[in-house]
Amino acid sequence: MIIKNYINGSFLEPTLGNYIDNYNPSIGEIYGQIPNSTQEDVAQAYQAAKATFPSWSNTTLEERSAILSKIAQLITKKLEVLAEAETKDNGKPLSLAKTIDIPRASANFQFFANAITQFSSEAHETVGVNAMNFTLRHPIGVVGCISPWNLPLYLFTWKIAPAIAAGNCVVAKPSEVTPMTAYLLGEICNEAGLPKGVLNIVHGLGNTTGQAIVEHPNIKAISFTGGTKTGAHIARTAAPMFKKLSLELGGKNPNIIFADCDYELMLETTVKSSFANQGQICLCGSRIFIEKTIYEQFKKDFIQKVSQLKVGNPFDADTNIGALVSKSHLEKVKSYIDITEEEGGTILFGGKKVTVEGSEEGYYLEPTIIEVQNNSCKLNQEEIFGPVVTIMPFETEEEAIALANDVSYGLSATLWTNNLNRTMKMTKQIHAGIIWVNTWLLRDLRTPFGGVKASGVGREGGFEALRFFTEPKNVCIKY
Ligand code: TXE
Repeated sequence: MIIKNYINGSFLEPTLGNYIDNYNPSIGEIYGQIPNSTQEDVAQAYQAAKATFPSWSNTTLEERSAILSKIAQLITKKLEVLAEAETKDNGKPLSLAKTIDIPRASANFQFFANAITQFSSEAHETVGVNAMNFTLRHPIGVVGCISPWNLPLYLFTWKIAPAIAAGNCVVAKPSEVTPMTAYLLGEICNEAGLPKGVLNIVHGLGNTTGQAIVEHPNIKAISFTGGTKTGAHIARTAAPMFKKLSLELGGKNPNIIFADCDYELMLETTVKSSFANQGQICLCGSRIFIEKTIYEQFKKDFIQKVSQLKVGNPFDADTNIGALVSKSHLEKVKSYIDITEEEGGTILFGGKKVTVEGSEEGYYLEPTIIEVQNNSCKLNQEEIFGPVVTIMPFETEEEAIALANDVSYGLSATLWTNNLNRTMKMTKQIHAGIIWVNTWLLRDLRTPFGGVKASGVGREGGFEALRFFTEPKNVCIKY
C-alpha cells in the first residue's frame, strides 16, 4: 500500500517522488510506503492552510462544532478498519486499539466539538477611571502538529481537534513509523465535509519533513509530542522565531505503593500501568517503589500476575502484549535489559526476546521486572519506553517523595494509599504534571495534561488546549 500526502483535500504524491518503507512490526515485514516529504511539500501544505484560514476562522461555532462531531461519528463508524490499521502499523493488541485508541480518537473530536461552544474570554472593568477591558481570543493562523508512534491516531487527533476547533488551519505530521491511521483520517475529513485546506497532512521523516514544519517562518505555533531530545531540538529551532510551543515529552514515572492500599486493585492496575501498550506509553509507571513491610509479598504476587500475560501476535484475541513498534526500538529497550547486572540490578522475570510461532520475524519481548538497589542507576533514570519496570523498597513517606523526585522527568506519578493526610502531603510535594491516586490513566478530557522538568512545557487538554491554539488580545476602552 502506497500512501500519499493529504493537501488541500486531495491526496498528492510528494513533489520529489521519494518514498520510505513502512513496516508491520508483528511480522517484521515491509507492507507499504509513505512519502518522504520535503520542504516543498510542507510549503504546499502551508499555502493550502493559509488560503483557507480567512474563511475557516470565520465559520460560526455551530458550523465548526457540527463538522468536528461528524468526524467523531465517522471514526466510530469505521472503528474496525481503523483499529486493524493501527495494529498492523504499530504492533499493539487489536483489543487495545478497538477499546482505547480509536474510541479515544473519536472522543477527542467530540470533546472539542462541545468545548469550543463553551470557550469564553474575560472582561476587566478598571473601576474608578471609566475604562473597560475585554480579551479577544483569535485563532493563531496556520499551526503545526507533530505526533509520535505509540498512540498514533489518539495523539494525532488530541492536537488536531482543538487546533481546528479554535479556528486554525493545520499542517500536521504523524510519526513516519505509524502513518496509516492519519492517512485514513484524511478520507474521513473529506467525508465529514471539512473544508479543503483546514487540515493538511504531510508524511515523512522527523529531521526532514518535521524539521521543515518547525522551521517554516509562518507556521506560528508547534504542538509536539515525542522524545525529550527531539523536544529540545525543536525548542532550539523555534525559540529564535518566537513560536508558541507545547511540548509533551518523555516520562520516568514513579508508582508508589503503601501497605495500606487496596491491594488487589493495586496489583491488577500495576500490571496495566507497567505493561499496557508494551510499556510504550509516556504515562507508564516504570519505577515501582513499594513500602518495605509488603515488599516481599508484592514481589511474589507481581511476578505471578505478570507471568500470566501472553506475548503474541497482536491480532490474536488472547494476546496481552503485542510487538514493539520497530526493530530499532526493540534493540534500544533490550540494551537497557542487557546492562542490568553492571547497574547493580537483578532480573526477576522476563528479559528475553520472544519468538512467536507464525510471526518469527516480529519484534517481541517478554514483560520484564528488574529489582534495583538504588534510584541512581540508569534503569531508573533513563526512559526505556518498553515492557520493562524496576522495583525497589522504601520505608518512609519522606523517602518515597525523595525517590519520586530524584529524576530529570516530571510527567505523572501514581500513589497507592488510603491515608488522606499522606495523599494530600505527597500530591503537593511530588514534582509531576499529573498524579493519580488509587488509579492509573483515568482521564477526564477537561483536565490539564502535560509535565514539568524534562517532560515538557505547556499543557494540553480542555480549555488549556484552546488557550494554546488562540492568541489573547486585550482591548481597553476609555469612556
Ligand atoms: O521519537 P521522536 P522517537 C520517547 C521514547 C522513545 C524516544 C525516541 O523514549 O524511545 O522518545 O523515540 C518527529 N523536527 N518517546 O525517536 O523522534 C518524528 O518524525 C520535527 C516518548 O521515535 O521524538 C515523530 O513524528 N519533528 C513519546 C515525532 O517527532 C521531528 C512518544 C516523535 O518522534 C524531528 C514517542 C525534528 N527535528 C517517543 N525529529 C511520548 N512523550 O509519549 C523527529 N520528529
